Amino acid sequence: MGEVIATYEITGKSRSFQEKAEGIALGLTVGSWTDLPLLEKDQLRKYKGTVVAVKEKEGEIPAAEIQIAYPSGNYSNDIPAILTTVFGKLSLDGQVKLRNIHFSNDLKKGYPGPRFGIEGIRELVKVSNRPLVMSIFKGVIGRDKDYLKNQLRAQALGGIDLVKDDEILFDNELTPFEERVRQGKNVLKEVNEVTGKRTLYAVNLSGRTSGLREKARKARELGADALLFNVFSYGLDVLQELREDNEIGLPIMAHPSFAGAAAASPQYGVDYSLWLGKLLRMTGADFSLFPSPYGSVALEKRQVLSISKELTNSDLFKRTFPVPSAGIHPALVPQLIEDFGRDCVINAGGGVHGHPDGASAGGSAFLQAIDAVLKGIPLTDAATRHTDLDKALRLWGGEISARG
Ligand code: 1AE
Repeated sequence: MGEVIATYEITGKSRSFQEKAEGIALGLTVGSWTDLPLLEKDQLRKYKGTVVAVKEKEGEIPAAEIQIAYPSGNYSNDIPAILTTVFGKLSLDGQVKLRNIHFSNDLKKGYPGPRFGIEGIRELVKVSNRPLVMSIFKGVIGRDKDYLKNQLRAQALGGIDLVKDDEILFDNELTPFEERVRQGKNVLKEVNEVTGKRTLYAVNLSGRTSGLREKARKARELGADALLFNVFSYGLDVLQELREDNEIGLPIMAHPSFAGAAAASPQYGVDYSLWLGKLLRMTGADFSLFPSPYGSVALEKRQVLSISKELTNSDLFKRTFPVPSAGIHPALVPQLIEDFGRDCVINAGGGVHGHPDGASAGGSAFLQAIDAVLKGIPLTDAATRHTDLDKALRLWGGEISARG
Protein backbone atom coordinates (compact mmCIF):
# COMPACT_ATOMS: atom_id res chain seq x y z
CA MET A 1 0.00 0.00 0.00
CA GLY A 2 1.24 3.54 -0.75
CA GLU A 3 2.28 6.18 1.69
CA VAL A 4 0.85 9.49 2.85
CA ILE A 5 2.82 12.68 2.37
CA ALA A 6 1.95 15.51 4.73
CA THR A 7 2.68 19.14 3.89
CA TYR A 8 3.22 21.52 6.80
CA GLU A 9 4.00 25.17 7.20
CA ILE A 10 6.25 25.87 10.15
CA THR A 11 7.48 29.07 11.70
CA GLY A 12 10.64 29.38 13.75
CA LYS A 13 14.26 30.47 13.42
CA SER A 14 15.64 30.87 9.90
CA ARG A 15 17.80 27.92 8.77
CA SER A 16 16.46 25.72 11.58
CA PHE A 17 13.84 24.12 9.38
CA GLN A 18 15.74 21.13 7.99
CA GLU A 19 16.54 20.07 11.53
CA LYS A 20 12.96 20.60 12.67
CA ALA A 21 11.68 18.59 9.70
CA GLU A 22 14.05 15.71 10.53
CA GLY A 23 12.86 15.87 14.13
CA ILE A 24 9.21 15.59 13.04
CA ALA A 25 9.94 12.73 10.61
CA LEU A 26 11.63 10.85 13.42
CA GLY A 27 9.42 11.87 16.33
CA LEU A 28 6.15 10.89 14.67
CA THR A 29 7.42 7.52 13.51
CA VAL A 30 10.19 5.61 15.25
CA GLY A 31 10.85 8.14 18.01
CA SER A 32 14.32 7.73 19.48
CA TRP A 33 15.65 5.75 16.53
CA THR A 34 19.11 7.34 16.47
CA ASP A 35 19.97 6.31 20.05
CA LEU A 36 19.10 2.66 19.59
CA PRO A 37 21.52 -0.26 19.08
CA LEU A 38 22.37 -1.09 15.45
CA LEU A 39 20.12 -4.14 15.25
CA GLU A 40 17.06 -2.18 16.32
CA LYS A 41 17.96 0.70 13.99
CA ASP A 42 17.92 -1.65 11.01
CA GLN A 43 14.60 -3.09 12.03
CA LEU A 44 13.02 0.34 12.45
CA ARG A 45 14.48 1.93 9.32
CA LYS A 46 11.52 1.08 7.11
CA TYR A 47 9.10 2.75 9.53
CA LYS A 48 10.93 6.05 9.74
CA GLY A 49 9.34 9.11 8.13
CA THR A 50 11.27 10.72 5.27
CA VAL A 51 11.76 14.43 4.77
CA VAL A 52 10.75 14.97 1.13
CA ALA A 53 11.19 18.75 0.86
CA VAL A 54 12.05 21.85 2.89
CA LYS A 55 11.32 25.19 1.23
CA GLU A 56 12.01 28.39 3.13
CA LYS A 57 9.39 31.07 2.49
CA GLU A 58 10.02 34.73 1.89
CA GLY A 59 8.62 37.15 4.45
CA GLU A 60 9.29 38.99 7.67
CA ILE A 61 8.63 36.00 9.90
CA PRO A 62 10.93 33.04 9.16
CA ALA A 63 8.77 30.18 7.84
CA ALA A 64 9.09 27.10 5.66
CA GLU A 65 6.92 24.59 3.88
CA ILE A 66 8.05 21.05 4.61
CA GLN A 67 6.88 17.69 3.32
CA ILE A 68 7.23 14.40 5.12
CA ALA A 69 6.35 10.94 3.80
CA TYR A 70 5.00 8.38 6.27
CA PRO A 71 5.35 4.70 5.31
CA SER A 72 2.08 2.79 5.05
CA GLY A 73 3.28 0.11 7.49
CA ASN A 74 2.96 2.63 10.32
CA TYR A 75 -0.83 3.01 10.38
CA SER A 76 -4.08 1.33 9.52
CA ASN A 77 -5.95 2.98 6.65
CA ASP A 78 -8.43 5.08 8.61
CA ILE A 79 -8.66 8.79 9.35
CA PRO A 80 -8.04 8.53 13.12
CA ALA A 81 -4.81 6.56 12.58
CA ILE A 82 -3.59 8.78 9.74
CA LEU A 83 -4.35 12.05 11.54
CA THR A 84 -2.62 10.77 14.66
CA THR A 85 0.40 9.76 12.60
CA VAL A 86 0.84 12.97 10.65
CA PHE A 87 -0.39 15.49 13.21
CA GLY A 88 -0.95 13.77 16.54
CA LYS A 89 1.43 15.16 19.14
CA LEU A 90 2.69 17.64 16.56
CA SER A 91 -0.63 19.50 16.60
CA LEU A 92 0.23 20.64 20.13
CA ASP A 93 3.42 22.37 18.97
CA GLY A 94 1.61 25.66 18.23
CA GLN A 95 3.88 26.67 15.36
CA VAL A 96 2.93 24.07 12.77
CA LYS A 97 0.04 24.25 10.31
CA LEU A 98 -0.96 21.04 8.53
CA ARG A 99 -1.60 22.29 4.99
CA ASN A 100 -2.37 19.10 3.13
CA ILE A 101 -2.20 15.32 3.16
CA HIS A 102 -1.50 13.48 -0.06
CA PHE A 103 -3.00 9.98 -0.10
CA SER A 104 -1.82 7.40 -2.62
CA ASN A 105 -4.61 5.95 -4.80
CA ASP A 106 -4.29 2.64 -2.94
CA LEU A 107 -5.07 4.38 0.33
CA LYS A 108 -7.87 6.46 -1.21
CA LYS A 109 -9.66 3.28 -2.22
CA GLY A 110 -10.32 2.68 1.47
CA TYR A 111 -12.64 5.73 1.60
CA PRO A 112 -16.17 5.95 0.24
CA GLY A 113 -16.52 9.54 -0.99
CA PRO A 114 -20.05 10.96 -1.27
CA ARG A 115 -22.86 8.49 -1.90
CA PHE A 116 -24.77 10.88 -4.18
CA GLY A 117 -22.34 13.65 -5.09
CA ILE A 118 -23.32 16.70 -7.12
CA GLU A 119 -24.92 14.71 -9.95
CA GLY A 120 -26.89 12.45 -7.59
CA ILE A 121 -28.22 15.39 -5.59
CA ARG A 122 -29.23 17.18 -8.80
CA GLU A 123 -31.28 14.13 -9.75
CA LEU A 124 -33.01 14.15 -6.37
CA VAL A 125 -33.97 17.83 -6.56
CA LYS A 126 -34.58 17.66 -10.32
CA VAL A 127 -32.47 20.72 -11.06
CA SER A 128 -29.80 20.19 -13.67
CA ASN A 129 -28.15 23.42 -14.58
CA ARG A 130 -28.18 26.15 -11.96
CA PRO A 131 -26.89 26.63 -8.44
CA LEU A 132 -29.28 25.12 -5.90
CA VAL A 133 -30.87 27.27 -3.22
CA MET A 134 -31.06 26.16 0.39
CA SER A 135 -32.63 27.87 3.37
CA ILE A 136 -32.37 27.28 7.09
CA PHE A 137 -34.96 27.15 9.84
CA LYS A 138 -34.37 30.12 12.13
CA GLY A 139 -35.47 31.00 15.64
CA VAL A 140 -36.97 27.57 16.24
CA ILE A 141 -35.51 26.71 19.64
CA GLY A 142 -38.37 26.68 22.15
CA ARG A 143 -40.99 26.61 19.38
CA ASP A 144 -43.50 23.86 18.79
CA LYS A 145 -44.26 21.59 15.85
CA ASP A 146 -46.80 23.95 14.32
CA TYR A 147 -44.28 26.77 14.26
CA LEU A 148 -41.78 24.55 12.44
CA LYS A 149 -44.42 23.36 10.02
CA ASN A 150 -45.37 26.92 9.10
CA GLN A 151 -41.74 27.93 8.64
CA LEU A 152 -41.07 24.92 6.45
CA ARG A 153 -44.16 25.58 4.34
CA ALA A 154 -43.23 29.23 3.80
CA GLN A 155 -39.66 28.35 2.76
CA ALA A 156 -40.80 25.61 0.35
CA LEU A 157 -43.51 27.77 -1.22
CA GLY A 158 -40.77 30.13 -2.41
CA GLY A 159 -39.44 27.32 -4.63
CA ILE A 160 -36.32 26.61 -2.61
CA ASP A 161 -34.56 23.30 -3.38
CA LEU A 162 -33.48 22.30 0.11
CA VAL A 163 -34.31 23.33 3.66
CA LYS A 164 -32.03 22.36 6.51
CA ASP A 165 -32.45 22.34 10.25
CA ASP A 166 -30.47 24.91 12.14
CA GLU A 167 -27.37 23.11 13.45
CA ILE A 168 -28.24 24.23 16.98
CA LEU A 169 -31.61 22.47 16.92
CA PHE A 170 -31.08 19.21 18.78
CA ASP A 171 -33.51 16.53 19.84
CA ASN A 172 -36.02 18.14 22.19
CA GLU A 173 -39.48 17.57 23.63
CA LEU A 174 -41.23 20.24 21.59
CA THR A 175 -39.89 19.14 18.20
CA PRO A 176 -38.48 15.61 18.52
CA PHE A 177 -36.33 14.23 15.71
CA GLU A 178 -38.76 11.60 14.42
CA GLU A 179 -41.66 14.01 14.51
CA ARG A 180 -39.67 16.56 12.49
CA VAL A 181 -39.03 13.93 9.82
CA ARG A 182 -42.72 12.85 9.72
CA GLN A 183 -44.18 16.31 9.57
CA GLY A 184 -41.48 17.60 7.21
CA LYS A 185 -42.45 14.91 4.76
CA ASN A 186 -46.15 15.75 5.02
CA VAL A 187 -45.69 19.50 4.64
CA LEU A 188 -43.40 19.11 1.64
CA LYS A 189 -45.85 16.72 0.01
CA GLU A 190 -48.64 19.28 0.45
CA VAL A 191 -46.47 22.03 -1.05
CA ASN A 192 -45.52 19.74 -3.91
CA GLU A 193 -49.20 19.24 -4.71
CA VAL A 194 -49.63 23.02 -4.98
CA THR A 195 -46.40 24.05 -6.73
CA GLY A 196 -45.19 20.86 -8.42
CA LYS A 197 -41.81 21.39 -6.72
CA ARG A 198 -40.53 18.83 -4.18
CA THR A 199 -38.22 20.57 -1.71
CA LEU A 200 -35.91 18.31 0.31
CA TYR A 201 -35.52 18.63 4.07
CA ALA A 202 -32.27 17.84 5.93
CA VAL A 203 -32.93 16.90 9.54
CA ASN A 204 -30.19 17.45 12.13
CA LEU A 205 -28.82 14.07 13.21
CA SER A 206 -27.76 14.68 16.80
CA GLY A 207 -27.26 12.95 20.15
CA ARG A 208 -24.68 10.46 21.44
CA THR A 209 -22.48 8.74 18.87
CA SER A 210 -23.68 5.29 19.99
CA GLY A 211 -27.24 6.15 18.93
CA LEU A 212 -26.58 7.85 15.60
CA ARG A 213 -26.67 4.82 13.34
CA GLU A 214 -30.05 3.62 14.61
CA LYS A 215 -31.44 7.13 14.58
CA ALA A 216 -30.35 7.71 11.00
CA ARG A 217 -31.78 4.36 9.90
CA LYS A 218 -35.07 5.27 11.56
CA ALA A 219 -35.05 8.62 9.74
CA ARG A 220 -34.65 6.79 6.45
CA GLU A 221 -37.51 4.42 7.35
CA LEU A 222 -39.75 7.41 8.12
CA GLY A 223 -38.99 8.94 4.73
CA ALA A 224 -36.28 11.50 5.55
CA ASP A 225 -34.70 13.22 2.55
CA ALA A 226 -31.25 14.05 3.94
CA LEU A 227 -29.24 14.36 7.14
CA LEU A 228 -27.52 17.44 8.52
CA PHE A 229 -24.50 16.44 10.60
CA ASN A 230 -22.18 18.48 12.85
CA VAL A 231 -19.20 16.42 11.73
CA PHE A 232 -16.46 18.23 13.61
CA SER A 233 -18.13 17.88 17.00
CA TYR A 234 -18.12 14.10 16.42
CA GLY A 235 -15.16 13.32 14.12
CA LEU A 236 -14.65 12.49 10.47
CA ASP A 237 -14.68 8.75 11.13
CA VAL A 238 -18.22 9.01 12.48
CA LEU A 239 -19.25 10.67 9.21
CA GLN A 240 -17.60 7.83 7.31
CA GLU A 241 -19.49 5.22 9.37
CA LEU A 242 -22.80 6.92 8.56
CA ARG A 243 -21.93 7.24 4.88
CA GLU A 244 -20.95 3.58 4.58
CA ASP A 245 -24.14 2.25 6.16
CA ASN A 246 -26.36 1.10 3.30
CA GLU A 247 -29.38 0.95 5.58
CA ILE A 248 -29.03 4.71 6.03
CA GLY A 249 -28.28 5.57 2.40
CA LEU A 250 -29.27 9.25 2.70
CA PRO A 251 -27.43 12.37 1.44
CA ILE A 252 -25.26 13.84 4.18
CA MET A 253 -24.78 17.56 4.67
CA ALA A 254 -21.66 18.41 6.69
CA HIS A 255 -22.01 21.49 8.88
CA PRO A 256 -18.76 23.35 9.70
CA SER A 257 -19.61 24.12 13.31
CA PHE A 258 -16.57 23.51 15.56
CA ALA A 259 -14.29 23.20 12.50
CA GLY A 260 -12.66 26.52 13.34
CA ALA A 261 -11.40 25.17 16.67
CA ALA A 262 -8.81 23.19 14.71
CA ALA A 263 -8.51 25.30 11.56
CA ALA A 264 -8.97 29.00 12.24
CA SER A 265 -5.43 29.96 13.26
CA PRO A 266 -3.09 30.93 10.39
CA GLN A 267 -0.13 29.59 12.38
CA TYR A 268 -1.22 26.21 13.67
CA GLY A 269 -3.94 23.59 13.30
CA VAL A 270 -5.36 22.16 10.08
CA ASP A 271 -5.87 23.98 6.79
CA TYR A 272 -9.52 24.64 5.94
CA SER A 273 -9.08 23.11 2.48
CA LEU A 274 -8.13 19.81 4.10
CA TRP A 275 -10.74 19.97 6.85
CA LEU A 276 -13.80 21.26 4.98
CA GLY A 277 -12.58 20.10 1.57
CA LYS A 278 -10.51 16.98 0.98
CA LEU A 279 -11.31 15.02 4.15
CA LEU A 280 -15.05 15.74 4.14
CA ARG A 281 -15.23 14.56 0.54
CA MET A 282 -13.19 11.41 1.15
CA THR A 283 -15.23 10.40 4.19
CA GLY A 284 -18.55 10.87 2.44
CA ALA A 285 -20.17 14.31 2.69
CA ASP A 286 -22.49 15.17 -0.20
CA PHE A 287 -22.52 18.83 0.86
CA SER A 288 -19.85 20.87 2.64
CA LEU A 289 -21.04 24.11 4.22
CA PHE A 290 -18.53 26.86 4.87
CA PRO A 291 -18.61 30.62 5.44
CA SER A 292 -18.32 32.66 2.24
CA PRO A 293 -15.89 35.62 2.13
CA TYR A 294 -18.79 38.10 2.10
CA GLY A 295 -21.09 37.53 5.04
CA SER A 296 -21.38 37.72 8.79
CA VAL A 297 -18.82 34.98 9.59
CA ALA A 298 -16.31 35.18 6.73
CA LEU A 299 -13.36 33.10 5.57
CA GLU A 300 -10.70 34.55 3.28
CA LYS A 301 -11.46 34.24 -0.41
CA ARG A 302 -8.35 32.14 -1.13
CA GLN A 303 -9.45 29.74 1.63
CA VAL A 304 -12.97 29.21 0.30
CA LEU A 305 -11.72 28.78 -3.25
CA SER A 306 -9.29 26.12 -2.11
CA ILE A 307 -12.04 24.34 -0.14
CA SER A 308 -14.24 24.39 -3.23
CA LYS A 309 -11.41 23.06 -5.42
CA GLU A 310 -10.85 20.11 -3.09
CA LEU A 311 -14.56 19.30 -3.14
CA THR A 312 -14.88 19.31 -6.91
CA ASN A 313 -11.52 18.54 -8.56
CA SER A 314 -11.01 15.39 -10.56
CA ASP A 315 -10.50 12.46 -8.18
CA LEU A 316 -11.57 8.88 -7.45
CA PHE A 317 -14.58 10.20 -5.58
CA LYS A 318 -17.86 11.78 -6.60
CA ARG A 319 -17.91 15.56 -6.23
CA THR A 320 -19.21 17.22 -3.08
CA PHE A 321 -21.44 20.29 -3.37
CA PRO A 322 -19.69 23.47 -2.11
CA VAL A 323 -22.19 25.42 0.04
CA PRO A 324 -21.04 29.02 0.66
CA SER A 325 -23.03 30.23 3.66
CA ALA A 326 -23.45 32.73 6.50
CA GLY A 327 -24.92 36.16 5.90
CA ILE A 328 -25.90 35.32 2.31
CA HIS A 329 -28.59 37.43 0.57
CA PRO A 330 -29.77 37.79 -3.06
CA ALA A 331 -27.48 40.73 -3.87
CA LEU A 332 -24.50 38.37 -3.38
CA VAL A 333 -25.69 35.90 -6.03
CA PRO A 334 -23.63 37.34 -8.96
CA GLN A 335 -20.46 37.24 -6.87
CA LEU A 336 -21.16 33.70 -5.60
CA ILE A 337 -21.73 32.38 -9.13
CA GLU A 338 -18.54 34.10 -10.28
CA ASP A 339 -16.62 32.40 -7.45
CA PHE A 340 -18.20 28.94 -7.43
CA GLY A 341 -19.89 28.51 -10.81
CA ARG A 342 -23.18 26.67 -11.26
CA ASP A 343 -22.21 23.66 -9.17
CA CYS A 344 -22.79 25.15 -5.75
CA VAL A 345 -25.59 25.51 -3.23
CA ILE A 346 -26.44 29.06 -2.17
CA ASN A 347 -27.49 28.81 1.46
CA ALA A 348 -29.28 31.49 3.46
CA GLY A 349 -31.13 31.79 6.74
CA GLY A 350 -31.56 35.49 7.49
CA GLY A 351 -31.42 36.28 3.76
CA VAL A 352 -34.62 34.25 3.25
CA HIS A 353 -36.56 34.89 6.47
CA GLY A 354 -35.59 38.57 6.65
CA HIS A 355 -37.24 39.44 3.32
CA PRO A 356 -39.81 42.23 3.88
CA ASP A 357 -42.57 39.97 2.47
CA GLY A 358 -41.52 36.83 4.36
CA ALA A 359 -39.65 33.59 3.68
CA SER A 360 -41.58 32.60 0.57
CA ALA A 361 -40.72 35.90 -1.14
CA GLY A 362 -37.17 35.52 0.22
CA GLY A 363 -36.74 32.18 -1.54
CA SER A 364 -38.20 33.43 -4.77
CA ALA A 365 -35.89 36.50 -4.73
CA PHE A 366 -32.89 34.13 -4.73
CA LEU A 367 -34.27 32.16 -7.67
CA GLN A 368 -34.97 35.37 -9.59
CA ALA A 369 -31.40 36.53 -8.92
CA ILE A 370 -29.93 33.22 -10.12
CA ASP A 371 -32.07 33.24 -13.25
CA ALA A 372 -30.94 36.79 -14.06
CA VAL A 373 -27.24 36.03 -13.56
CA LEU A 374 -27.39 32.93 -15.76
CA LYS A 375 -29.08 34.96 -18.50
CA GLY A 376 -26.47 37.71 -18.19
CA ILE A 377 -29.00 40.27 -16.95
CA PRO A 378 -27.86 42.75 -14.26
CA LEU A 379 -29.81 42.26 -11.01
CA THR A 380 -31.00 45.85 -11.04
CA ASP A 381 -32.60 45.29 -14.47
CA ALA A 382 -34.19 42.01 -13.41
CA ALA A 383 -35.55 43.75 -10.30
CA THR A 384 -37.70 46.04 -12.45
CA ARG A 385 -39.69 42.93 -13.42
CA HIS A 386 -39.51 40.96 -10.14
CA THR A 387 -40.94 42.52 -7.00
CA ASP A 388 -39.39 39.93 -4.64
CA LEU A 389 -35.91 40.56 -5.99
CA ASP A 390 -36.51 44.31 -6.03
CA LYS A 391 -37.43 44.37 -2.33
CA ALA A 392 -34.45 42.18 -1.43
CA LEU A 393 -32.03 44.47 -3.27
CA ARG A 394 -33.52 47.56 -1.64
CA LEU A 395 -32.86 45.95 1.73
CA TRP A 396 -29.49 44.31 1.14
CA GLY A 397 -28.04 45.65 -2.12
CA GLY A 398 -24.96 47.85 -2.00
CA GLU A 399 -21.22 47.49 -1.78
CA ILE A 400 -19.91 43.93 -1.40
CA SER A 401 -16.79 43.62 0.69
CA ALA A 402 -14.79 40.42 0.86
CA ARG A 403 -12.43 39.13 3.54
CA GLY A 404 -8.88 38.51 2.42
C1 1AE B 1 -21.59 28.44 7.90
C2 1AE B 1 -22.97 27.87 8.18
C3 1AE B 1 -24.06 28.88 8.13
C4 1AE B 1 -25.29 28.45 8.88
O1 1AE B 1 -25.44 27.33 9.25
C5 1AE B 1 -26.31 29.43 9.16
O2 1AE B 1 -27.21 29.08 10.05
C6 1AE B 1 -26.37 30.66 8.55
O3 1AE B 1 -27.36 31.52 8.83
P1 1AE B 1 -27.49 32.93 8.10
O4 1AE B 1 -27.70 32.68 6.64
O5 1AE B 1 -26.21 33.67 8.33
O6 1AE B 1 -28.67 33.59 8.72
